[in-house]
Amino acid sequence: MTAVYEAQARCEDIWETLLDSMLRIRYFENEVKALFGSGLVRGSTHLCQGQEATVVGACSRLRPGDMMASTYRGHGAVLATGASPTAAFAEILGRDPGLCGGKGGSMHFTDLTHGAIGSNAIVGAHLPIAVGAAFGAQHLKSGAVSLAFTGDGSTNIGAFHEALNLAGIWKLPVVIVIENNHYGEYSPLAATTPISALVDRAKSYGIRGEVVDGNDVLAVRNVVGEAFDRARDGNGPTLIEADTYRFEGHSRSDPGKYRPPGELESWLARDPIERFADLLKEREIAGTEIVEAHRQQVGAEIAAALQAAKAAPEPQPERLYEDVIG
Ligand SMILES: Cc1ncc(C[n+]2csc(CCOP(=O)(O)OP(=O)(O)O)c2C)c(N)n1
Ligand SMILES: [Mg+2]
Repeated sequence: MTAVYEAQARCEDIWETLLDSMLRIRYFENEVKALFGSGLVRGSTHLCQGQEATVVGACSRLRPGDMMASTYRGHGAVLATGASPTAAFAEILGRDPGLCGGKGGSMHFTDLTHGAIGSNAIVGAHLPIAVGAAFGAQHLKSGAVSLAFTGDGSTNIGAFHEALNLAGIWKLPVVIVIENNHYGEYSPLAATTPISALVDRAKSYGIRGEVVDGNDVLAVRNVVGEAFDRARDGNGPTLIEADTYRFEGHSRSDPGKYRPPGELESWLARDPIERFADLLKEREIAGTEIVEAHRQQVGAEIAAALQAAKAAPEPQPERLYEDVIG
């Protein structure tokens, strides 16, 4: 039995959490799309729809005290840590009870109570931060692990290489998950990157590399679980390449027309939520009706969260200088 199959066979205790978490992100971002479409929100937004299994599978391994850093495509990663959808909507709407007091917006979701140490708009900038967090954990012997998500495009950024080098030389408890969605903005990976297996970059820093189907929530949970165990046992970092796809364009203003015909459809057929629902049915863990009840319940939760966020007040002007260093 392969390690992945073993993990799949053992999902009875966790499937509801994984399913609800993926549904929560999907429905949350449906509303985010509508909010931006109606012109009520300033700035831009980067949806992770299609990539839910990667963030949910990986974050399911976080324990209290662990830390998670993400990119600007970070709604899913932060919600997957357990952050409140009401506070997340409030952040997007610039309201006082938002995750960052309404001052950060879609690209900067942060929730220290759940270990989400920051979403970053600068490509790769969070990787040295995640490595620093891992150094802190190692130095304090806290047993915590630092998890970072990063895009395929970020693997050409200097900060990515510096972060991996330090993680490798100091054997830090950090797990870096590349969300390989095959595009950096409007450029396909092959146009910007001379190798196709991004995981190969781990070798040059003496780091273990793993590849995983990023649309298979249990496979991700499994490979990240093993990486977390190694990190906690003092056996250093892991770089994981998760193969996935974003269903939407890069950001709000991108209709994604550069994608070859049929490509999106082939990935829609591998929708991580529907694949998991199929697996639950196949293994007789949960049938269509039970899964439908979860869809309804999470849908209602998201509708209520949005309503609460819309009713929340805007921040008072005196809060402008709070949380500002300098
Ligand atoms: C240092 C830096 N350079 C360029 C940009 C502009 N930019 C924003 S997103 C992006 C593409 C990054 O692609 P990838 O790392 O694959 O992440 P994805 O958006 O696909 O999740 C670029 C170039 C930026 N934000 N920061
Ligand atoms: Mg990308």
